[in-house]
Amino acid sequence: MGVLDGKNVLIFGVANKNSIAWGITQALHDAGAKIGLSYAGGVLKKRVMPLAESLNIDFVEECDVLDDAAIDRVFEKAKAYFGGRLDVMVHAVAFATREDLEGKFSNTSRAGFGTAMNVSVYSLVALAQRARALMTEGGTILTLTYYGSEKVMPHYNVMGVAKAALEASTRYLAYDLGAHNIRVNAISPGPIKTLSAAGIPGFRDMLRFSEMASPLGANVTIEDVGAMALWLCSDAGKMITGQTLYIDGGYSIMGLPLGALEALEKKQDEPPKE
Ligand code: NAD
Ligand code: IMJ
Repeated sequence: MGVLDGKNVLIFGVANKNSIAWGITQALHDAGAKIGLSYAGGVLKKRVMPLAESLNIDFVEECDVLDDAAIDRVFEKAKAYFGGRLDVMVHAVAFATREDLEGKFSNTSRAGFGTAMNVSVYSLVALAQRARALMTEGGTILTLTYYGSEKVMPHYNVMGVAKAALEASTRYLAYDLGAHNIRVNAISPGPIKTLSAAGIPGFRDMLRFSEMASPLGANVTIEDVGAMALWLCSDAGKMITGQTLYIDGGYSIMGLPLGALEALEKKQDEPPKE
């Protein structure tokens, strides 16, 4: 018996086996949920199809979240696949142009700002509108955010601004959808090496720093995020809505993370590795 037996779940944002959305897919699948996946399209198909097959998921639909007609098509198909009722929708989608993540925030163009907000924030609203219509017995909507919404992170730039808007959207959606018994929450993991982290200048150092500066002394995994998503979808989360919940080894509580310096000094005392 799984805690999500008989529940229907639609997940946006699986790109490959390292995706946070894939960690969530596995956790909810293992808990007994029936899963549908939607991915951005193009070259990702050959990565996502084998993953879906490995869990016997036969709903895998391409959808660019900038395209309202494509979103409508996915939800129409999901309605048929799930027999008219959806219980959980996961939004794990973000995009800003590489140029905007490499340069300075102060140089962000109007177009770049719009793209980041449209793909990473408005998409949650667009998907929530369609999900609401299918969540006839209440439900849970989850999105993914990052601490760069609150504090300045090098290179996160316009994505930090978009995540602040995403967290505010989570609260406003939670307010509106509460009457339908639909809960809306944002999970905020510490850094994880996914496709969205690939090629970010200095990402390896960011991972090392986060590990050393966190009270728990370790980085989070997509399995950790999956487990957290599961309890938020289960009855354990039934009175939680509108929140941004951190899963970061405690990194975000630190004001002066001296542990990172101490760990660095200890490393420097060690004999160099061959
Ligand atoms: P990922 O690259 O695996 O996932 C991002 C997904 O967004 C991809 O599947 C991509 O195809 C999709 N996407 C981008 N543009 C799209 C569009 N127009 N239409 C449809 N899909 C589109 O990386 P991830 O790290 O798993 O990211 C998932 C979420 O987690 C993102 O919201 C990200 O901001 C957030 N997050 C990531 C980290 C991290 O360190 N990796 C930390 C905190 C939060
Ligand atoms: C991304 C950029 C800069 C610093 C970063 C990140 N840190 C972390 C991330 C410290 C943890 C990953 N993250 C939380 C994201 O939300 C990433 C979003 C993203 C990544 C890319 C890379 C490829 C591209 N566009 C992107 N758009 C959004 O072209």
